[in-house]
Amino acid sequence: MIGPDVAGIAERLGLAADTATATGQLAAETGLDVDAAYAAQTALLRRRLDRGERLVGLKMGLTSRAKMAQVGVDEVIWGRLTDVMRVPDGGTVDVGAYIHPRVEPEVAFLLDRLPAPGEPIGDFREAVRAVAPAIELIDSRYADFTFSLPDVIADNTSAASFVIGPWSPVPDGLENLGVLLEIDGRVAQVGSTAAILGDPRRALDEGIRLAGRHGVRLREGWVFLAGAATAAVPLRPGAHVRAVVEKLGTATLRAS
Ligand code: OOG
Ligand code: MG
Repeated sequence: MIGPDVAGIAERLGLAADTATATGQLAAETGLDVDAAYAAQTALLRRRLDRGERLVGLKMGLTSRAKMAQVGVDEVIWGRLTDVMRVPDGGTVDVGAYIHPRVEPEVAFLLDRLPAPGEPIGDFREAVRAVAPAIELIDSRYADFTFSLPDVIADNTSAASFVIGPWSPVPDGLENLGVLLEIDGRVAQVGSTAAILGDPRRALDEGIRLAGRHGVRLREGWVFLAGAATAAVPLRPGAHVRAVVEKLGTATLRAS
């Protein structure tokens, strides 16, 4: 059986990201299904590793209703984070390096020792060393930020860059913390961590389960993004972005 050209799809998406040039959707025309899309995502990661990037974590996507509704895809997805995608807290990104960047407020986990694949997480505090407010900068490589489920999976779930705020010990409850996204001091989005699968801790269970299906095991020391609590907002040159998560603090990013 001849399947979709996974390597060719990864190359096309990789080039689109490298040149900040949108490409058309691929899944319908190539017969890409979810499994082949994760294979393309792995090939896209390989392309980054081959040029010296390091895999540093995993991100969840579409773990909130607000995000699902914004992009019209209603399945939880996951993608890969590399060291080059990380921007220091308070750092600046050049909007011109992206196609149509958007920012969204997230909660990050610093992973500790995780149970063997298939085993449930017993104590969340043993699995997660610290938590932090975060900003994810997403940038679909597809024209008009429009895609199907396999398209967005192949495109590494629109991952582009991320900022992690200060780490703190895991607080008693994570399921009902207020979340704000501010642009230039004005509130752009308001939400709650409850929007993330009812409790962002659940995103880790889902990440372990869904990535495990594709043979990917989460590692000690990795960063884990639980998924945005609100819809994403376009990032304009000159913007000053703050994501505030109650009890956890603030992550900031500037755009030039
Ligand atoms: C897909 C990525 C979704 C999230 O936090 O829900 C995501 C997209 O919106 O383009 O990162
Ligand atoms: Mg996200």
